[in-house]
Amino acid sequence: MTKHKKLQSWIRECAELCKPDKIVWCDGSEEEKARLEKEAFKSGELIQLNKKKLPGCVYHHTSVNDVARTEHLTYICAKNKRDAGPTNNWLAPHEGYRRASEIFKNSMRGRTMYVIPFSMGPVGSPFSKIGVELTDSIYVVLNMRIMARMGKVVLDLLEKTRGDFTKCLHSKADLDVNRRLILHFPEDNAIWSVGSGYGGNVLLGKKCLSLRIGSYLGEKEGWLAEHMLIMGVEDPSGRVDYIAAAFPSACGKTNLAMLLPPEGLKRKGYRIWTVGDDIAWMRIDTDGKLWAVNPEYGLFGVAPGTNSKTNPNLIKAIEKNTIYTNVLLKKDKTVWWEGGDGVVPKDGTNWQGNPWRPGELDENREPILGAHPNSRFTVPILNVPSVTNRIDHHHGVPIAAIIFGGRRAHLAPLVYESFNWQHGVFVGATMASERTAAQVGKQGEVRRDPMAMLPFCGYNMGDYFKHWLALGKKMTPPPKIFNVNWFRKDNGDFLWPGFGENLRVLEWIISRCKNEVEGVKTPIGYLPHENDIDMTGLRSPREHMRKLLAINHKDWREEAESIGEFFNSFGKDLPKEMKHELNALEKRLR
Ligand code: OXD
Ligand code: MN
Repeated sequence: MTKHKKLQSWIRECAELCKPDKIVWCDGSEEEKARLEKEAFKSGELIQLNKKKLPGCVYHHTSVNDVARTEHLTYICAKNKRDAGPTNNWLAPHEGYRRASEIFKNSMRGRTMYVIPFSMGPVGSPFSKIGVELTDSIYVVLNMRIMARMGKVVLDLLEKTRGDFTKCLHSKADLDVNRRLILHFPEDNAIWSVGSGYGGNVLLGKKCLSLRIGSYLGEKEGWLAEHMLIMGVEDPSGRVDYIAAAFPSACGKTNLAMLLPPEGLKRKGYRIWTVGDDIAWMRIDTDGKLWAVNPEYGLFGVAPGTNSKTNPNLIKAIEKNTIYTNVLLKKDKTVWWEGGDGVVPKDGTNWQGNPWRPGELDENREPILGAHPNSRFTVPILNVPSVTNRIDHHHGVPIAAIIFGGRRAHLAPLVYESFNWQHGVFVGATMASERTAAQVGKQGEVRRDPMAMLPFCGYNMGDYFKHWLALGKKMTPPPKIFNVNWFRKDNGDFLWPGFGENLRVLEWIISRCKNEVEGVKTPIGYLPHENDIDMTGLRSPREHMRKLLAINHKDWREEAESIGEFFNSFGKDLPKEMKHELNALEKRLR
């Protein structure tokens, strides 16, 4: 048990509700890992992968109806509906507890309740937050071992400081989508997740604590919890500039965070240092600058499309000590996914657990996939060859530039810089991605995703914009804010090669931060001169750069109109500065 009174009584309460057969405290030791794996191999929850080819790696299937975050079942349970805001599902806290209690009740009969003390951020750092997750899933324990610092060190700290912690309760219950709820109680510092076994719903340190509860705490305590990668760009003199960047899902955050400099720029001797690929916690330090830590300790990355070309660093990282979920399992107990390395296997077991051969079609004559499009690997960040040596720094890293990005086939240029912090907040608040042909819905339709936080902001998004604006006034100076678009098209073809070549754009961004290069003033912000992006070694026609940087005033006027409609959805909660920025944009476009 524990000396921490509050922890003790909360665990007792949860055990009375869920009725586990036994309670096991996780200490984070190697012995514990081996014991849990052995048990999971025996029950079939995990499959041991080829020890020679994938040492320390294991395989897991989630149930077929449980393969992604369920945003429609995710709620912010604040006392006042207004505090959840127009972008979140809301339930009154008593109603949330009532509905979930019915599902949690007796859900752990015949099961073990594991107690996982964990720290988001380096243990003991003033940046960090402690959580305790109670779960009936060994898969969750093994994932949390990778994704967060956990175990005895965290419990010792919690007991020593008698500090507060986020109460995170999870049960798979019966994995029934009709009895699944992901509930956040920001005012109680609590998360209740029931009926799912999928990572984003059940690794409660990640989206639930580090973003939804984190953003709420950030507003109260004066810091930011963001859906951002953090990377360092080291120039040949050894200077490292750190960048934080927000992109909606499926826009290549993980690849950007660990890119390898492209051939054409190799001569310059750049190196990239990976700090994080998904979440940034940022604070103003005593120097008046913005500093960031990655609260996580691992990556929960999407497998399909990951290969030695798109992300060579990641391919090296996942060769060992990795948990693979919902990918194709090959006969030799290795794994494969669509868009992965190597030849397409002749057969295997697909993500649904069925025998699979390439080319087979389903009843709609669609190809049956080997790996689910959202299949994942969980890998320690220390496995990544480009990991920064500052990963455990209590302070994190100083942020020189913030980047927002979306997928826009037409409108947005390759890169532009906002005029100032307030304008930059407007650029982030109006971020959007277009639907591709692969998605259901009208092609080209725009989904607004402010700061890529639409599914993750744990409070009223109008207040969130206000918080960003207020922090900008406290920094001396605030980081510059940029927007990038790797996805602009011409006649259906991408104009920009993307991946490692994106370093060329980062180079311009950093030179703007150092005031080394002039920008071209346009109605939407500062753009590079056509020759200011180093294109050495790229065989891209010059007219491509012209098209990548073109601004079509008519399209932008339509964009301003659509932003106006989006802003209306916030009613009086929209800060007046956002409306001013929209009016100013409209004026500049006239
Ligand atoms: C996401 C993720 O869904 O990082 O954004 O898993
Ligand atoms: Mn994410």
